[in-house]
Amino acid sequence: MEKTVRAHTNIALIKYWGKADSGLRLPLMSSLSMTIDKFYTDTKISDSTENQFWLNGVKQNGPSSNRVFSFLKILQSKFAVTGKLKVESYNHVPTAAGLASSSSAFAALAGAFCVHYGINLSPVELSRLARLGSGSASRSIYGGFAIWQKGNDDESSYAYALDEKPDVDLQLLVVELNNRQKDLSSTQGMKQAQTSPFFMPWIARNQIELEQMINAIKANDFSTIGSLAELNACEMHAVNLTAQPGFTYFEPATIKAIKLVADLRRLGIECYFTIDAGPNIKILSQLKNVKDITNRFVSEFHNVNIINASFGPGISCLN
Ligand code: 2P0
Repeated sequence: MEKTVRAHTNIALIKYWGKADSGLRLPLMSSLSMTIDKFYTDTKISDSTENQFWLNGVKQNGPSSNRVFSFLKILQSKFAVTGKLKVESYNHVPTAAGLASSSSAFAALAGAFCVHYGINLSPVELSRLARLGSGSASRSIYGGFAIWQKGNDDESSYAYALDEKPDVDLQLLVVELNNRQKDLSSTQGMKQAQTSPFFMPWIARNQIELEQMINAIKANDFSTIGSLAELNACEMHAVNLTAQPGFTYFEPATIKAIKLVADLRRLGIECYFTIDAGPNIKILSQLKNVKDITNRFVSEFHNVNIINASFGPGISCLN
């Protein structure tokens, strides 16, 4: 029986937002993420008479299927293997749109490919493969905290585990404000961001920001982890606003949520935010404050969906 591979989504605390080489997906900066327990992708690959991609039980045509098979074609030629494939994936995310992530999708796909062809790779080698499908997928090989070192070629650009089972009290409240499909993909957004006059100064700060975050994690220092993550996210969104032409993923509800986090902090409820390529906000908090933060968001927003996530595991084979 074909085996299912599970990979969890990760959320970057130090963001990947720019490529040095788009074919090889070599990034312009190193990034650091937290793999989360609540969102994941299960993928199984079997032999078939035609290439087909099924997502959540529905056969896909068009861009998503093309992206899956152009990735698999690269892997087939890399390992000199052939054959038509049926790919079956289930995305375990709260809704169909908005929070789905390519990080778990391409990590699970790279893993399922290796299982299907009986290819045994180290985590670092698997991370390099996943990177070719989607940059952030390189980090979803690991649980806990992972670092994707930018490197300077295919060989040296991969993720490794910083701490797979951290004992820091860090909760991630994923606040779903809007589940509309985003207008600008991450791939396009990060390309346009490079036209900002603040892009290069931001990149110049990457190493120091990364070191500060690593030190904060090693010291179990929630306040510093949170402030550094919030600063880094604001820097990413500042380069979007100042790109030529400028753009933003923020919606009015995003701004309201940012102000609410600042209000909560003023009230002594310590929390911080990070935001990715979409309008939703992720709040970093400690267990003791989850209830107060959730209640406040529920009372300020209509129909808000909040998922309390924490650390998730690395990639695994289910059966
Ligand atoms: C990250 N994001 O580090 C950043 C922060 C979104 C904002 O990685 O073009 O889907 O496939 O390599 O990995 C989303 O970008 O981009 C992303 P591609 P990817 O998590």
